Amino acid sequence: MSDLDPYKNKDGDLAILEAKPKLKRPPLYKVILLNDDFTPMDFVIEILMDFFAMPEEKATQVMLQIHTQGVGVCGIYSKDVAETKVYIVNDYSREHHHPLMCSLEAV
Ligand code: TYC
Repeated sequence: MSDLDPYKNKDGDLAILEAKPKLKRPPLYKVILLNDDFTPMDFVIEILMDFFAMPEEKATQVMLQIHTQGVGVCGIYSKDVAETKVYIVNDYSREHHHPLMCSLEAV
């Protein structure tokens, strides 16, 4: 046994170094909807109910908030889930010929 043995303390006992925890929480992303002058209000409410699991009252509140303030948060998710939601919503809006824009923003 040598004095330099990194696993032994000065008495020759086994020394245990506490390791720093290496896990970090994954970053989160807001999925947001932007206002525009053309997408019908009912279509936005349908999006919020069908893709963001909001009850009709909450979806109506959020739609009106976007309509008056320009932007609103649909939900907060991990990167993969947020990117998928944005893709699906923009695809669905385009299919229905509405200019509704969905996007994501780091929390
Ligand atoms: N401003 C739209 C209208 O008056 C409604 C609307 C609300 C559009 C929210 C987009 O994200 C949006 N028909």
